[in-house]
Amino acid sequence: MTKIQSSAFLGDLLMKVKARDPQEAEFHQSIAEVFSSILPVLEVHSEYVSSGILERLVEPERVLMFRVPWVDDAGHVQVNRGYRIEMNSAVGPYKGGLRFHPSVSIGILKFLAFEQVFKNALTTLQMGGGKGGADFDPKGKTDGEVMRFCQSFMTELARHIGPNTDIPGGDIGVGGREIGYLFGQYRRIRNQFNGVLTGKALNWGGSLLRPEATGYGCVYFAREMLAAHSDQLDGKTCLVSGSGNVAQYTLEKLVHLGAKPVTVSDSQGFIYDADGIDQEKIEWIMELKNNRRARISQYVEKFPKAEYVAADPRLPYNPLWSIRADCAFPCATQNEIAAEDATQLIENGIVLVCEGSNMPTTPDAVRIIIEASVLYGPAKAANAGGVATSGLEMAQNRLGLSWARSDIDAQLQAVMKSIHETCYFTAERYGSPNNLLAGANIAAFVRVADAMLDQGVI
Ligand code: NDP
Ligand code: 2IT
Repeated sequence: MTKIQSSAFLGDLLMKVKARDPQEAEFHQSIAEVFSSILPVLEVHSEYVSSGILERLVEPERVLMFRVPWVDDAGHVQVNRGYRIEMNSAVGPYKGGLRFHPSVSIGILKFLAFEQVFKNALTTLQMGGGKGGADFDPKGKTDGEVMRFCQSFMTELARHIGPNTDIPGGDIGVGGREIGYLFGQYRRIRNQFNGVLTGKALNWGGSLLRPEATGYGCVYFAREMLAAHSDQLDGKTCLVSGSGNVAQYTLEKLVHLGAKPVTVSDSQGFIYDADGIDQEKIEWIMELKNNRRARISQYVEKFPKAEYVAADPRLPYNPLWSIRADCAFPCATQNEIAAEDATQLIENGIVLVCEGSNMPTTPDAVRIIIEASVLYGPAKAANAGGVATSGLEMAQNRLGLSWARSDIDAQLQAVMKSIHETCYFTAERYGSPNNLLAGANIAAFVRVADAMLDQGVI
């Protein structure tokens, strides 16, 4: 196929997807991003088009949607909506997180599941892609309410998942506490103790380093990006957004490697600590967010030299990204770096943007960053350390063993280095040197598409 034919084909397919489900904007965005990279592949592999690989990739294998009724502490019946998108199982059983957040919808989960298919392929482990969750807001809920919600959610989900079928893990709003309640209910209903969920606690089948893995992996990926240009993290000032699981361990590994993170945030505002966020301050953030389930504004109660800036939803940009720094690590949510933010980062001399959160950068912002030759680490590569370590947790569960922290850290570093090399050399081979986004999309697409070709029209 010529470039023009491939481009027309992909444009037409995206139009059809949009017409079929017009309200799924984030899903369309994630498809458009992958399609923008794979033209050079279709030019030489027309079999992907003639076998309907693209049409099949954008249609989930299965979409589950279910009622989640539960009783709050006041005795009122609440009803949420639960989902699991089983997107693609060509390279392994469905694998991907659960998100509990009021913004959860089919469109958000289809984007996350679509991303997950490619991310998991980059790890080279046997994991297909899925994602699930609910429009439940854990904020302000008691432990008892969260437990009853999780039990009701799992009562339905249990019939669809299994250690060789679909293995959910954590994401926004789903951490160790939620995985515990979900696992307990699964075990009770199915009368099986197995590796059906990842992110478990250590004394009942969890893996060392899984909580740290996404953040640590993201920083290891940034280290590889800089090393490819004879640069390093030591001494770099860094912007980090979010203050949850991914942000916390991104901060910690940055400090280990001699960098100086100066910001953290939550949905209500951000902290700017010009002196740098060191280990003692990270521990306070963990106490605030993980134990007290408090707001990040309380950072300044203990460290009053830092500044708290409340979020202003009327602004088309986020002032966190206008602080002068060398590197940026978005670790909160999707579309958190807009075009205005990207322009501001570049004016301030940013050298690297490395994505801890999924699809944090809008398409215009990605274009601006890449055109300015700023090093850009796309989420599906840069944050793959989390799911890769979930893959290691699954392997340990199958063997009935627990590996040492040092072994897992070595494997995590190796996987991030290998994903970086794959993206770097694939980009070069397909005519987009230094474009890790193109490299990630192409390498992941080829792995999944080849598996689908081998297995026939499924
Ligand atoms: P957490 O729930 O632990 O933390 C989420 C953080 O992001 C909180 O600080 C939260 O603030 C903030 N946030 C969430 N939604 C919004 C929003 N709409 N606007 C502004 N801030 C928001 O989640 P994780 O740290 O696990 O996840 C963060 C990102 O990383 C997500 O994009 C997730 O998909 C991605 N990711 C997670 C992995 C994992 O292993 N956990 C693996 C790979 C990617 P607040 O408390 O105010 O809501
Ligand atoms: O986006 C992600 O890769 C995750 N939320 C981790 C999923 C998992 O199953 O560990």
